[in-house]
Amino acid sequence: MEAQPARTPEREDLYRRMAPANLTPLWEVLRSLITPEPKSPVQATLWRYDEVRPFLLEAGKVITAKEAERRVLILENPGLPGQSRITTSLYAGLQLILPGEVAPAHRHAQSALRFIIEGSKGYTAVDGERVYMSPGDFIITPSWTWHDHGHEGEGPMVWLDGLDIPLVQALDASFIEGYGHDAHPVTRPVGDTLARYGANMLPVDWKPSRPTSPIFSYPYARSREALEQMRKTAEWDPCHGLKMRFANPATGDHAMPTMGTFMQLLPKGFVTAGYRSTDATVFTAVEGRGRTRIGDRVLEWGPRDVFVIPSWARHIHEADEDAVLFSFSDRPVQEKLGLFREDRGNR
Ligand code: 1HN
Repeated sequence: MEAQPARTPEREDLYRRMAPANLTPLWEVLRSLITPEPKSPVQATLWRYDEVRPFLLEAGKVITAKEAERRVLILENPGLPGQSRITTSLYAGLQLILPGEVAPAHRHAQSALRFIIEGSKGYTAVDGERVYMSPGDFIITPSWTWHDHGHEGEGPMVWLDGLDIPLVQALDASFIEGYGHDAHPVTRPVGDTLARYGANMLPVDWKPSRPTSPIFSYPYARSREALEQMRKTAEWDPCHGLKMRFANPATGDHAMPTMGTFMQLLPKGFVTAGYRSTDATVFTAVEGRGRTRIGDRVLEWGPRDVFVIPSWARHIHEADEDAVLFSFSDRPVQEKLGLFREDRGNR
């Protein structure tokens, strides 16, 4: 690569005269546009649930879910201030709903995932089918499906929202529409979709009509049981422990087209080998304590904490106890575009 060209008076004069014609020289910006490897402004950051929760409950006192539309505290990456992003391509937030509240029905082009952090007897409804939420459940709201949330239990109900907002923003493809009523009418009984598409069978003549998994709830009890069963063979991946991805049973692809979702088990005492990949990844611990080392940064995590690892940042995980981590990233997009890279080298 040639060195950055100098700015001479003659060149500066040319740049100034071409600017009104909406022209600008590539050679002044090429080295920052195309870098030899990913150079992300994203910072490795951890949000301790103990620190976030009081703010969330305070938000519950100053605004209702209905007035807010969605009562969410955005997990904003300190490297991307004011941008409502946790990574360059993804949005994340912690959403609170209180007993008796509703978050009104709407639909948008952006896809959403929910990962349940705290509470029970809250539900989310997708196109009129309710699914009750419990900690560790992974729930999908596909692009352009009606969704509303409610809470029939006691105590706060909190979940982690992941949305592909910045991706959709980059494509200028955003749409949102209100339903006009708090809740979409109930269209199917509770459990219908999981029975229909989530029992290792599919309706005989059914063909997928969208790229998102037909299953919109992946209950923790099932994912956890699968990990527990598999640990018996002790086939640990040096970089990941035992790591699974959530799948669309109709295609075998990722459960969502824009966000990859993963669940991994790190047994007590496990220290992973160094790993980096081009998909910046958001993690939350479901069970167990440990830490993640990224360069000279150490993120100490426990249950319900959320942390983010930037693109191409080599890291290791250390589990002090049996630990279960849920994570999500834009990996499906990168894979489809032929951009996904990983480096399993140690250091
Ligand atoms: C949204 O619809 C939800 O449905 C959560 O719970 C977060 C952030 C931005 C735009 C729409 C939800 C959101 C959102």
